[in-house]
Amino acid sequence: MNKIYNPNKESWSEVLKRPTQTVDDIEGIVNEIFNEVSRQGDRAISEYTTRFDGVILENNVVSLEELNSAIKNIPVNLQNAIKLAKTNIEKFHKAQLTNRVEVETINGVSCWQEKRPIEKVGLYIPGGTAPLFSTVLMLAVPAQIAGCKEIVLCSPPNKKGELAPEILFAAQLCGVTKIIKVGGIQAIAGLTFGTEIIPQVYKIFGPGNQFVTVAKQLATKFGVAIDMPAGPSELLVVADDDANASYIASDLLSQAEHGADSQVILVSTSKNLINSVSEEIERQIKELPRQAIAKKAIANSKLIYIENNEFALDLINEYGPEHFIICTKNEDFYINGIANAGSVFIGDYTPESAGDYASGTNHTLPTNGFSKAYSGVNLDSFLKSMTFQKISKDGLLNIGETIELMAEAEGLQAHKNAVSIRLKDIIPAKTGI
Ligand code: HSO
Ligand code: ZN
Repeated sequence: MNKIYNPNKESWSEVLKRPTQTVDDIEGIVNEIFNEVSRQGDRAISEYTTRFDGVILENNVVSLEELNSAIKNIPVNLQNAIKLAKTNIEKFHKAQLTNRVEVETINGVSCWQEKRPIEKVGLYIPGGTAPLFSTVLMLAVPAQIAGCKEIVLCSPPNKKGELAPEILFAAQLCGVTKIIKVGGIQAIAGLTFGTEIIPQVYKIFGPGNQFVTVAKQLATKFGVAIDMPAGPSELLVVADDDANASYIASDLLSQAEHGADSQVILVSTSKNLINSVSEEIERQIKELPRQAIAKKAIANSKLIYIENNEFALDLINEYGPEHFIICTKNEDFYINGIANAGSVFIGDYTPESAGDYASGTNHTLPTNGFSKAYSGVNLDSFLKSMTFQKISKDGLLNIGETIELMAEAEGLQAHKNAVSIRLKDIIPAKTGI
């Protein structure tokens, strides 16, 4: 059983420290691959694919035949599950569409704001032992609703040179325009510079290992936007005496099985509850196929006893979890008081897995404390706000002198002139001189 912490405020940051990662040698290889891909394009891409994925591909664009055979490989009940999840994600993200905002700030001066899609986006879907095809839905559904013209999906091929059929099925269902079998740093470099095969995009989305994360950060230096700096999964549960210890243990384990570096935290005002959850974790973990991973994550995790709700809330806001589950009698206290969290799950019947797959919210969320400043992926992530304005003669008469005075005070004569030259034309006409 893990130790129970009861930290005072001074030691919160120490207790809540995320498992650290070593990023020393990553930048060298990321720079090298970016250089090679920008110089040699697809030739470099296929060399790195052979080196890192152990496969020689004649063609790394997914063909229509591959798409068609993918569907045949997915049981119908799973196809239907994916479709239901997609419908819910679609409903929730469609509701995020906003109307244009239009204001006549002063008589004759009309200003409005409208959203336009980011025309070209790249979606990165990691491979590995369990390819998480649910992420395809989380990224491609809002991209399609936003109206992105090019939605390019990159994912690393397995040793047979294939992508998981579920990834292909989901991509096809959600209007992905091109699917390319390329992963890791070389995929991000390809999307950044563009090659003959990989389209250059304006924004790159999606999770990935440390290499992909550093590569996404480098992409920003070349003017490509990214969704957010992604890190290992996190879950913080706040629970009191009333909570169901087995449910909470199952939630903590659901995030722990993502990776050895996942972090799960239980904060409670009840020592009894903490003890019961801890026993439940021991019991449930034995049944898990991924128990080796979950055990490592649990070893890093913290059980925290806090005497009162106010302190508990302060600590949670200081940590800023990616996922936050509230299982307490006074749930409103936490709902109203939470300032920093990626996504919040409330009550006994809201497992975090619901948001991971099918309730409708997005599961691409800020980790590593970034919830203090970043939103999770949502419809706006695929849109830009643009402003427009149209000023009539009367409008220019109303604000012209203000602009002239301010421009002059900033020493910008040409700015002033752009107004004065017009006012000269308008004023005689107005006054009839
Ligand atoms: N919980 C992950 C997303 C995911 N879970 C995908 C299962 N599949 C994000 O932190
Ligand atoms: Zn998950």
